[in-house]
Amino acid sequence: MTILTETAEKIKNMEIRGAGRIARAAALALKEEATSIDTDDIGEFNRRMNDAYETLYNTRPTAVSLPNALRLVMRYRAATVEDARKAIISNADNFISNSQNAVKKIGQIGAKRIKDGDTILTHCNSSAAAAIVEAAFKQGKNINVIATETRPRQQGYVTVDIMQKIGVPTTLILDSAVRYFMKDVDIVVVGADAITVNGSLINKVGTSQIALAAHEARVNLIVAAETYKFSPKTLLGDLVEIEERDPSEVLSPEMHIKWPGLIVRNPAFDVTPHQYIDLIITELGAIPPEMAFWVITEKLGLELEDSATNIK
Ligand code: RUB
Repeated sequence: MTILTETAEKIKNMEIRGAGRIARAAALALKEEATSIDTDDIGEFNRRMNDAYETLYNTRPTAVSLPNALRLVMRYRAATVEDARKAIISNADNFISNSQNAVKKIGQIGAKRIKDGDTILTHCNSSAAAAIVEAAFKQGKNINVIATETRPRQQGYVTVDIMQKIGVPTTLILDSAVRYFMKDVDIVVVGADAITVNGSLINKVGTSQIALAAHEARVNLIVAAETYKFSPKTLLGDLVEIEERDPSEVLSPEMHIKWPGLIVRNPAFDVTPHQYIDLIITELGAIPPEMAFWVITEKLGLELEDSATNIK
């Protein structure tokens, strides 16, 4: 197994998960592929890099960070294999370090929205959302976290693990207990798999119910999202595809066999309308969701051009 196929497999089976980590792993896999292709023929090199692009692209459909990262790394024009290799390696290194810096910057900006004494509710596991909590905690704010379990894959355990290591007091709750606890929550902080041109958020399924409960209780919800989480193709009218995963994640095959006619649905993400979002914290600053159009056209302009003329 090459690093490329191993990475693709790990993204598919969710050993590598979370939109930012998926993007960085994909960039690294393209870099490794570029390094290992053994040919002097630029045509063959380009074909094999395109195959690598396709393999990674087809792993999971929702997190737009994946195609955005792939496009950024694959943006090269070269007459020789040596130049192409160099360009891909440098694009991948830049993407990875920019992405890590973006998460840090989001932590610093977002921490200003967290007050001393706050209870923060988060859903699933987001490294960008966790960066905000960590930065606020390291500033000496006395805060605590409520983490949802996040059925069926329990990414809430990953959040709990991070919080326990940092030392933030944390309470684990069932996803269905969110409304019960909302009276204790000061702010909701979640990550993003994609943000559409109208500022709506695609994130782990259940986020939109949390947003409704927060809205009802007049609790602000903020989104932690690097700018490569914004979806250029939504500007062209496309919708973000919501991944539907295997029913066996929800109901074991042994149980399912008892009710052969039963339909089990397992969407991995849902859509939170922009009206329920107070702010999106990006590495460029804290912006209202209505500014998504600006991020896509001004900041991701070239990717849009690519998506209009070139690839997915
Ligand atoms: C993860 C998820 C996260 C976002 C943001 O879903 O919904 O909230 O990807 O994460 P899954 P990050 O576990 O199905 O990939 O801030 O780390 O990019």
